[in-house]
Amino acid sequence: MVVLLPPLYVNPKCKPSPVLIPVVDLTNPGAKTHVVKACEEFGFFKGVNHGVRSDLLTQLEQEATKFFALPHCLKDKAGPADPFGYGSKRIGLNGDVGSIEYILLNANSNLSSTKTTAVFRQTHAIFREAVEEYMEEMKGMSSKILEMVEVELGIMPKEKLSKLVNVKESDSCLRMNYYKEKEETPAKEEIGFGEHTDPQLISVLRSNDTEGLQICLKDGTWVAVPPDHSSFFVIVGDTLQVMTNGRFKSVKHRVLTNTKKSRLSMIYFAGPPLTEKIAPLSCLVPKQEDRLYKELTWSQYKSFGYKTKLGDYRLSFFEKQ
Ligand code: GA4
Repeated sequence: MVVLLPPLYVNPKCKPSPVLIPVVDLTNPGAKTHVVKACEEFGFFKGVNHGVRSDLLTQLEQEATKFFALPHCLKDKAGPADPFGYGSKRIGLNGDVGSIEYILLNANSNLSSTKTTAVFRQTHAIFREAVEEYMEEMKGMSSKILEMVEVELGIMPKEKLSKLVNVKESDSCLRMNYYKEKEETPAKEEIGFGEHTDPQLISVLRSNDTEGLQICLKDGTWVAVPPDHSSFFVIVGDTLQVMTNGRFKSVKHRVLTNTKKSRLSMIYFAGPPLTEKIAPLSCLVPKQEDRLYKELTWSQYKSFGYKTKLGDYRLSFFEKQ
């Protein structure tokens, strides 16, 4: 069943325009229809009844909060992010900055890169264990959502999408973002994380109860997403837009930091193996001439992504001339 959130307003100063963000009960037998509809309309939905243990969420949040509360000299030992490890302000390699601190971890490296090891060297083993368990949960949830898409769209072979995020070669990552509280409410909008689309298949986001996340609708309007620490927000990425030939929308989103409360979010980016060839699925688009995008490996798209700025329109790299 889709429960529609109460009307949201883009900005209290603007004329109110109610926007309804879909909420999908993941245990409902009809969930797959609602997932597909939401991915087509918004490229975004809120998933409830997800089955992830709430004590795991509490523990991870507590441990991450402890990490970000460490003195800068200790956190810096795990940085700068290259792209993995601890980062402060700088996002990516091309001059993007945000009002943010973060940890970026590769999901399939056994958390063994030098910077990653340094993240956990500053904390108790409990943090690493919670991260590992959380990543497994997120892998399961991404795979379950992609299975729903497969069934609803009649994708063949059956596990075409879900397998991509399930195999050990999947190139997924976990990001923990910390936006420090403001002493005063800023007079104007302050960007924590600038507008962008996610390059992967889907992203699963969870945050504490602090506002800030906004999504961009098809008509270009920005809408604030009310926080809900007991749910997960699912974001369609560029790769899924390409594979569905544009039927699903890779949604532009950003985070503003206009509150006096700190915000902590965790995003699992479910990506395919590096060697996977990404193109519109032939079962959805049988004729070559109907395909909007050419074929690239995930590795090619990812390398291209690292040469861009956060807000760039990366999907142009996939578009046919
Ligand atoms: C956006 C989504 C994820 O946060 C991320 C980001 C990555 C990074 O921070 O290293 C990128 C960005 C993201 C896309 C373009 C490049 C790479 C920063 C940047 C400017 C981890 C990802 O996979 O792509």
